[in-house]
Amino acid sequence: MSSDSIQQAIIMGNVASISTDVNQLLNEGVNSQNILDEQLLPGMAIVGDRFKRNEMFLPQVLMSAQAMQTAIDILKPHLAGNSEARQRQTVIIGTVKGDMHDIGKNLVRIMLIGAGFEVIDLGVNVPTQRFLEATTQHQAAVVCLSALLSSTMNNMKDVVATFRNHSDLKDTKILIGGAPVSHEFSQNIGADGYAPTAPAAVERVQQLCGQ
Ligand code: B12
Repeated sequence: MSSDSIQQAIIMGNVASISTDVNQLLNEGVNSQNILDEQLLPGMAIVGDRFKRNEMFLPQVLMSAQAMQTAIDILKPHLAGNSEARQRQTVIIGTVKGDMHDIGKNLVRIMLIGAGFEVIDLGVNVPTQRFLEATTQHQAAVVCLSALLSSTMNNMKDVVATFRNHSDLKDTKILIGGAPVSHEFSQNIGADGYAPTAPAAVERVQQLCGQ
């Protein structure tokens, strides 16, 4: 297998070959984090660039996303097993209303589980009220919001404002992320932080939990 064949499988949306290749690398002892960082994420970045330049279209991007998700599912137990930490604080995570992107959110979830957190994943297209209900129900320490569209990142503002206006939940720590989001945006909407990647998200959640 050539070193970039996994990257190619992401770009081509080749679900069958990506399963074989990822399993083969794991069997050879290649670190799961390296497979993610050096093959999967760069592959998806190329897909994003080609989509932007109209060199790839939605059905192809969907195939790439399926290949990415297949690879992540295979890596999941290995990524989650990387940490010795055993905190059991609860984190709520979801993609905000109107937004169906979940690959990055799923990576953040997997890495939080790996760091020992109890993670409640509300999925995609999550209405504001659902974040509040889940936070109360699970007595969550941190709420993580994901958005990939510049139109839906504004729904994060609504979620944060609704928490801040709630008598019991106003101090809930809220972390935001996703490609269009920034540190500045998190400050503007009154969130407690932003992280650009899944490993950085784990660090920020640990900080917000006082660890
Ligand atoms: C795959 C993809 C899709 C797939 C999604 C499949 C899925 N299950 O997620 C499909 C084909 C369904 C799709 C649909 C659409 N998409 Co799309 N999509 C992408 C693409 C190519 C890759 C996104 C991705 O998965 N990246 C890989 C992951 C690992 O990265 P990530 O999501 O950024 O996550 C990382 C960080 O951001 C961070 N992170 C993520 N979430 C969180 C949360 C927290 C709390 C923290 C701390 C960190 C964090 O950690 C992650 C890991 O390191 C991007 C291009 C891009 N460059 O982002 C376009 C992109 C996001 N899509 C775009 C568009 C326009 C659409 C559509 C509107 C297209 C259409 N015409 O219908 C629809 C919208 C559907 C909807 N309502 O949501 C635009 C958005 C433009 C904008 N700025 O608004 C982009 C940027 C493409 C482009 N350049 O034009 N898309």
